[in-house]
Amino acid sequence: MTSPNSVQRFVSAPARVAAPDEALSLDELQLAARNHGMPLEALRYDVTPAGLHYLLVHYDIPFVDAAGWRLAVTGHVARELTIDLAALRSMPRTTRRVTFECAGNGRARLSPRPISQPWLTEAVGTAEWAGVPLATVLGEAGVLPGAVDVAFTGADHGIERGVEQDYARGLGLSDAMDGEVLLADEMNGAPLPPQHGAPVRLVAPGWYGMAQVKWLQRVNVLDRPFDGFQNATAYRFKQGDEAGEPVTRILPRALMVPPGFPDFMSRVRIVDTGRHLLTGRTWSGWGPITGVEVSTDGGATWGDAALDPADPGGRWAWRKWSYEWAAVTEGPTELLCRATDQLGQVQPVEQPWNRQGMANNMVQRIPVLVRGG
Ligand SMILES: Nc1nc2c(c(=O)[nH]1)N[C@H]1C(S)=C(S)[C@@H](COP(=O)(O)O)O[C@H]1N2
Ligand SMILES: [Mo]
Repeated sequence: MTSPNSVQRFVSAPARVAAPDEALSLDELQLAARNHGMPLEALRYDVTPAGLHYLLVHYDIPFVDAAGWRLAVTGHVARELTIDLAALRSMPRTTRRVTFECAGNGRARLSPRPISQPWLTEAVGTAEWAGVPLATVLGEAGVLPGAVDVAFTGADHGIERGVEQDYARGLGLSDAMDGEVLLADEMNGAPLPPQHGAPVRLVAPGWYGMAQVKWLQRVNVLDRPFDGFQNATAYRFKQGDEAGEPVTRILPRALMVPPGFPDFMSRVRIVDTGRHLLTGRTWSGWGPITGVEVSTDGGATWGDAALDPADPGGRWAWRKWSYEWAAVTEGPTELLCRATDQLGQVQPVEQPWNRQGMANNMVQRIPVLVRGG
């Protein structure tokens, strides 16, 4: 698996784009086997059971001892703080139901394919995260005038495109202070599992996954923009070698629970003629979804789905939708769904290509074989 070629690759700089007909490599398979998606049938749960939630880890899952864990709050503050788990748990707590999505979701469907974690459409999940608002802790530290960004560093360490680093992400001060961002120590009513950031992670509702820093060690207030690798290089929309624009909030998406039952290898769905209630979930990090449309004829015609009332769990969680389908014509077809959010952003039918494969919210297509009853 570690061919001379792949050793060469980690000392060379930019992310590679696959040749037009290049197959998935063992390196990509290795990433896909470590970082799992949420099986789409789990779109049925309002809150994703922890083991079904998607998982993404750039390096190794660090072994962090909760008893010895400390959070350092440092930098451009009046009082630097060191907080242990008991101190964090003694502060006023909040629970938020939040849908997460990896910014690389949809990458493997791009053509040509940017080489990285090869997600299809399953890098998503919704959990109930509980903890302390970040604003409370920053308030205690006393952010000084002139602060610009807040940097969050995890306990995991690795090398990425030649750059050795602790995983770290920066967030603008106003986002960090908006009261929505949590220092979370619980997922779905239980302590965080190791793979989801135990003992404490950041939860930044509405943002793509890269902002949700796990195994949090340090919160550092900066009087200048954060220029770490994950902000300045990795999570950016680029066509070539330019700096590009930063990837921020989650673009609108709808996903459908695949109906009927699957063929083992192709996962083509087998559906009988007759009436079917198609259901799914929809979300956007930019505000409420205003509509979901469904096509049952490969995108030729579209109809409006019914949206369930907004989730009582909150504005950051996905919303359920449903659509009555009368399957009449026997033979192969494709089911599609697409969301529009309050900003009027609509999921594209054509791929929004960029060379790092970020935020591909192109509509989902489910191949179906309709058979006579
Ligand atoms: N410390 C640390 N935090 C991290 C990551 C990481 O590799 N290290 N991966 C990020 C990315 S890219 C995503 S998509 C989310 C995934 O969160 P989850 O695995 O809990 O679903 O975690 C983010 N937080
Ligand atoms: Mo991600």
